[in-house]
Amino acid sequence: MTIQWFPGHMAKAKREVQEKLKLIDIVFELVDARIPMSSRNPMIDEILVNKPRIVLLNKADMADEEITKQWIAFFQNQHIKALAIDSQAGTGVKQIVAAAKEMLKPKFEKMAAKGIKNPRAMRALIVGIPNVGKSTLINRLAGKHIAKTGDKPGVTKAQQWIKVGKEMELLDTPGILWPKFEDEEVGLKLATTGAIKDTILNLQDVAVYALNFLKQHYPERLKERYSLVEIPEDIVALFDEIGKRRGCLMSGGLVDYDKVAELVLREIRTEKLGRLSFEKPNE
Ligand SMILES: Nc1nc2c(ncn2[C@@H]2O[C@H](COP(=O)(O)OP(=O)(O)O)[C@@H](O)[C@H]2O)c(=O)[nH]1
Ligand SMILES: [Mg+2]
Repeated sequence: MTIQWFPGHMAKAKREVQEKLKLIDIVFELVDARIPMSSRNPMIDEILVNKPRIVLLNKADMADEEITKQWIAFFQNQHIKALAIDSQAGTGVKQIVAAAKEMLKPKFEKMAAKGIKNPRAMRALIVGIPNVGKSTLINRLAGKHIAKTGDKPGVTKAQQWIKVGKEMELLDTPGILWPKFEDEEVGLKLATTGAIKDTILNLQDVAVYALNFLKQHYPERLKERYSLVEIPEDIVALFDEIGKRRGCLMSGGLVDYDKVAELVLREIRTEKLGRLSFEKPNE
């Protein structure tokens, strides 16, 4: 993430999303399935007001399947439709149009009742924090590569609609929202999953958080990956063990803690420790 969210930026982003809301029937709120709460905008309900919405738990391929199911039930309990998807591979993406159609049925039936013969396509907007996969999903829905993906900011151009089959049109520029930065744990989770740049938070702090989390929630995976018989109680000892086993050393043979931090975070983000979820509902 290249942008720092100051209050002025946040207000501007909110206004921009609200402008776009006027044009559309439904919002697809993209969140990271590994951290569905921390990757949400804390003011999303206020921003969307009563706009029909579907929460899309993206990157579900990287998340703990069982916990993703719990999240879907959690949203369902709040009468919010939620779907698990993998925009990169396309898994689950087909459900989106069908679910939107179902949700907007009353609105379009009303239009039909008013005598509108050829109802227009549903109009949708994707919103989400940076790096959550907005561009990837737009490309996936469009079926060809239109939106830019990756770290570079997209080229600004006039607002355009992308056709998604015959029944839906998507605004080509997604609504960019900000995560909740003030909360330290939220920041650590966003950093662990790679949603925010490694330069924003101290790398070792993030790795300490991630290793403590793995120790508590996925101890067997941690042991297996780093060939540990026991997980040391002391976090420094854990860094030492991993560093020695994986050759993260400085000249002179001392463990290089920055290298260990980098290694661990890289391996978490590339699924070397398997599919991980960093949040459960009702925690
Ligand atoms: N594994 C996985 N990676 C994804 C998925 N969706 C997006 N990505 C990756 O996440 C990164 C950010 O995606 P991008 O679409 O640029 O995010 P944006 O900033 O919200 O537009 C890219 O490296 C994508 O390849 C997904 O469902 N699964
Ligand atoms: Mg993008």
